[in-house]
Amino acid sequence: MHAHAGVQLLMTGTIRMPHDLSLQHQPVSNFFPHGATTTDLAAFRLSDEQVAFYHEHGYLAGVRILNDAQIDQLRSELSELFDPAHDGHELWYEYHTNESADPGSVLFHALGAWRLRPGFHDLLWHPAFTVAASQLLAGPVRFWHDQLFCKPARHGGVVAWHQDYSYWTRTHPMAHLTCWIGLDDSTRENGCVHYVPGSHHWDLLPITGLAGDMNAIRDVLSDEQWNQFQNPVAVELKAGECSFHHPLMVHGSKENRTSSPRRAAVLNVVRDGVASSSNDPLLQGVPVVPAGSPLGGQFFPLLFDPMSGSLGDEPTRGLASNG
Ligand SMILES: O=C(O)CCC(=O)C(=O)O
Repeated sequence: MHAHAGVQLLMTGTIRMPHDLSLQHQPVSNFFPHGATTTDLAAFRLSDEQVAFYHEHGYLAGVRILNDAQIDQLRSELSELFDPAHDGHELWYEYHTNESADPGSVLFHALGAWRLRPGFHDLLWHPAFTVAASQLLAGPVRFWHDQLFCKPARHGGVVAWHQDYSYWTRTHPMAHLTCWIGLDDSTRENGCVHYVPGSHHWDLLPITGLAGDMNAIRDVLSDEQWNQFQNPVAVELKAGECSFHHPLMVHGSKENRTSSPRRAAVLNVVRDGVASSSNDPLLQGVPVVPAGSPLGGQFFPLLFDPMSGSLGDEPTRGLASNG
């Protein structure tokens, strides 16, 4: 572990806490507020209008999640992670970089940063995220996985139109939520996310791929869907703002045509009770959660229960099993 600001909180006397932060089911730093009272948490609640907007359109944009210090912390952790020689590389679920081999693919897409660095770990428990997520999911929030999507300056990589749940059918029922958090301002020019409002009412579409062909989805849309698809919304956000979207929302993003990077952290969560529907590992390197068993254990912590107001699981020990 490198000497991060805040990492001293991982040390107790001479005993070093585990290298894998997935063993910690509470914040390990003071980057984000924690220990908040119910009254404090109320400050993070979405308005009824925002919740209604999400249900009507399938997304909600422009919610501030990070302040400048938090953005700086995550940017600095991210810059280390770009170098494949970084400490903790073996902990990723997935790590894709694509310097030149395929100019049509995302340069950096990785799953599992929460296991590697304190800022990305503690972001999961940030009440600005968990309180809003519990409102949109209408229940307790359990972690599924995180993602980093980074487009370097003047990079041709796109994220082709897709619905997130098409990649998650190994979990059920569908009670999932995505939170996309900008670490830079995102604009039409640098490849901001676009949504097709109302597409969360569509059925699940077949997978047509994430990289390369932005228009691959055309082949699987009905004429009516194709018409609706003609009016996507470009979600331009300030750094530190987020957008939430429904697991069936059709979304994608174009290339970065600017001289600056477009970086984002994405949190994917489920309503507590969502179960595995697979006897294969749900994520690379994670022990099997038998089909029919709810997500839980080391890799799928409970983040927030609005009934108790508690932020996540109790301090955890020996969480190697999923149960
Ligand atoms: O960051 C992007 O461009 C795409 C993000 C995305 O597909 C997602 O958050 O589900």
